[in-house]
Amino acid sequence: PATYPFADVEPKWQAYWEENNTFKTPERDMSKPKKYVLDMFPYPSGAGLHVGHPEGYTASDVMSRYWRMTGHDVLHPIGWDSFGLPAEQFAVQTGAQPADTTAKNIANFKRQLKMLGFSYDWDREIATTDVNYVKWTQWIFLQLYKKGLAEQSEVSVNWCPALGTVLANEEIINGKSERGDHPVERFPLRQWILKITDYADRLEAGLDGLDWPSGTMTAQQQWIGKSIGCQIVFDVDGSDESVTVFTTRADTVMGVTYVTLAPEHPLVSAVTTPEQKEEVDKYVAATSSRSDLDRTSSKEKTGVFTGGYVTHPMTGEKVPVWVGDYVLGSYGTGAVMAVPAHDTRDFEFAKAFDLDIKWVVEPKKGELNKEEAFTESGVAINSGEFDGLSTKDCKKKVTYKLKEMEKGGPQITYKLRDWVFSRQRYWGEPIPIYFPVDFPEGVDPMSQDPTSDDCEHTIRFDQAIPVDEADLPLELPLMEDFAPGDDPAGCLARAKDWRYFQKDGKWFSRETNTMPQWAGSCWYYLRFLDPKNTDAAFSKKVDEQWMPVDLYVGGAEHAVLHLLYARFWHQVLYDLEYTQHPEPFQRLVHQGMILGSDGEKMSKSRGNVVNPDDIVTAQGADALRMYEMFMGPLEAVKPWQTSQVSGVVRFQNKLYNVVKMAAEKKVTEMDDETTRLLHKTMKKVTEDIESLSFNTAISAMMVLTNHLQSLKEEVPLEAAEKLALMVSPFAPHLGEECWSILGNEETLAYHPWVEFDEELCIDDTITMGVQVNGKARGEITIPADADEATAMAAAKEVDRVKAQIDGKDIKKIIYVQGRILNIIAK
Ligand code: ANZ
Repeated sequence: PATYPFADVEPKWQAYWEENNTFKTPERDMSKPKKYVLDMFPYPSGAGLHVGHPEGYTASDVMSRYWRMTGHDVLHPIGWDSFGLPAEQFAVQTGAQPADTTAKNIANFKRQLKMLGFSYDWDREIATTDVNYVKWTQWIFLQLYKKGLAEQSEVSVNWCPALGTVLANEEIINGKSERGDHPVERFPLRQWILKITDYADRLEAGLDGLDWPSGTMTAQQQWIGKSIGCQIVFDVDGSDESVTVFTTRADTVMGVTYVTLAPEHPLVSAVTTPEQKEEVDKYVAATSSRSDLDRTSSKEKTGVFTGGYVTHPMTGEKVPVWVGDYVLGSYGTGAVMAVPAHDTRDFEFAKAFDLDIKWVVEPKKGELNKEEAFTESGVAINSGEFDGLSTKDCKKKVTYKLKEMEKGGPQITYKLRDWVFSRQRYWGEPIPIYFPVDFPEGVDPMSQDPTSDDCEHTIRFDQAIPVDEADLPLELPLMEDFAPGDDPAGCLARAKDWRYFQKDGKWFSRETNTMPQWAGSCWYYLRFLDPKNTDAAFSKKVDEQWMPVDLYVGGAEHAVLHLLYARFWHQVLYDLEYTQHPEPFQRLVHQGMILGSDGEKMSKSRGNVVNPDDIVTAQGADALRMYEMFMGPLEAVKPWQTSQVSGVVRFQNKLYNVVKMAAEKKVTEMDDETTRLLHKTMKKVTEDIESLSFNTAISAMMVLTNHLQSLKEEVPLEAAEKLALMVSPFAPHLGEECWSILGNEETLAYHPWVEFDEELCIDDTITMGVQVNGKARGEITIPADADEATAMAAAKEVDRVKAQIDGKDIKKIIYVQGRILNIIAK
């Protein structure tokens, strides 16, 4: 048999597809169904593709090719997420310009993707760093700004000295930067924030109806953290002020024994008495540098008494006010009504400071254990008019009563925080905002030059001016030294000729912060619809034609960040009527991580990284594609085994030879067994592709191929044709080559997919094992619906079974149709 010459075949078909524009997106025909198949576009890192990339890309390519063959208009684009820290750090390390290294890395990634035969429409390639893309990213920022969703704020930021930038909460894990694991400090800084919290409710509600992995849905829900509860107002003793708290347990209001303010709560100084001032100030200063995570996770509760009191809205009693950093300034109202009997944190705090504990809920069954807080639901006690109510009813009654008294009412709170959107890095989109520059009284501004070091001036950050849309894109200045510094204004502050400019006899200063890498990936799937549009980010027509994304494939590490940010921008664009679809990504699939052959995550330091270039050179692109789809379920985490790639290579060789045989002998007859196996395989492969069960689809094709090979020279032509069509989404070069060997002149990319006959897929006979006393002793082939007597009659014909039961008493027969026949004989 011949060896399949992949090294000649693969480049040949790649050249064919390119010359013939085979995968150019069709003009959308609205009478046909469509599929928008999207990959999470890669960061073009210096390292090139690793074997994890082709896993998701092959999966989406299989679906794209399958859907083209099943009569869909398919949009399958690719591009580059080319701004961001990795690209910049790589440039700093190599002393090159990020624009140059990015271009080089993109070229390498592109070569690798082309080498793998993916059916992308390369005419739609975009990079987030292209000026024509930056222009529209900045344009969207201006729309957010005009809608009041982008604003400046002095926020307590996460400053990472090692990275020289501020990071979003989402980018911090266990108090360290997600990227690089560096320490992070907290201090207030002027930042741009995007008001994603305005969309908290919609982001939560919009998840309903999406076909996403449940783990990812849950992660987003938890991140948004919708909490349904009640606000309660406590008037401050001897003042007009009041402290409002947020609680999810309004039913415990009669158990409040103190109120705790977060150290950053605005009323701390107003409530604090002169005697307590020094101690409170000291405490507030000491806690200000602690991160939220630190404050909420540490078991030891710290705090101080303010000396002040509030009035309980129901009982009129005086309740002491404390400051404690287990209460977060940024959640709810930054204040809690403390119920130590029924909240663990309050209990620990009350024990630490010897505060009162009032029990107001008891379990429905059993007794109260007063050694710890009872935090579950139960029945109200010691609560006057509310006594005897279940927790659920009591919450409702208390909330209703507070509303009537105008001392509170129902309230929904979210954990989600606004998105800190500015970065102090070079390699990002400049934020298209500038500010007036003021000079000392009496100085003629035009005689001044703020770019010189000794020119005294003030930048009026309070008077932000958006760049005119007509002046976009605002491009980055070319800088020799763009490394981050210790100036939190960012490295662009050092590009003074870019930063300062004159207009109408006045000086202005540009915003020197850039956008985070997430910005570009928030809307790239929309630009793919209309990548060359110079008048708009994308037209309404293409949105109507192609959105939403029907299948989005990418890593689970983006479960919260990218997917939440992109949904947020999308919902804003929806509100502005640029898109008709409230949600961008209808179906989402995460490919499982591919581990090294040692079962560990692939990494340079472990030396277990597999380079796709090597596999393609040695065994071919189709072998790599098919192996990755054959390794196991797409979503599963699985170790790489280079030795197993050869199993796939053997399958390809067999298939190639079977097809050649069919093409030579042109056998038109097909026996019954082959017909049935062919139809069963077509059914299985079709159904498995539909459910993205690629590994089982491939094994079904292996079984069919083995059978055809066993027919020696009598391989039916029809079976070979169907096999070539079926294998083509997985191994497109092999598929095309076989198709052409079978005498076809055109690509099979748009050939109708195989059709199976249900009737021929029903098994009328089956083969099953026979056991005697639980041990396998042979096989019988019987009608699928055979009864016990028929099965037993067949079993008695099997020599090894006969030997075991002859001369013995049959005590029992366990028979399950089509599954088990176990004969118990003594
Ligand atoms: C009184 C109470 C009694 C509470 C009780 C719980 C149990 P989730 O579900 O996370 O929303 N809380 C409110 N604001 C807070 C803040 N800024 N920092 C820390 N804790 C805060 O939790 C809501 C509960 O967390 C609220 O209900 C409040 O404590 C606390 F038996 O109020 B509870």
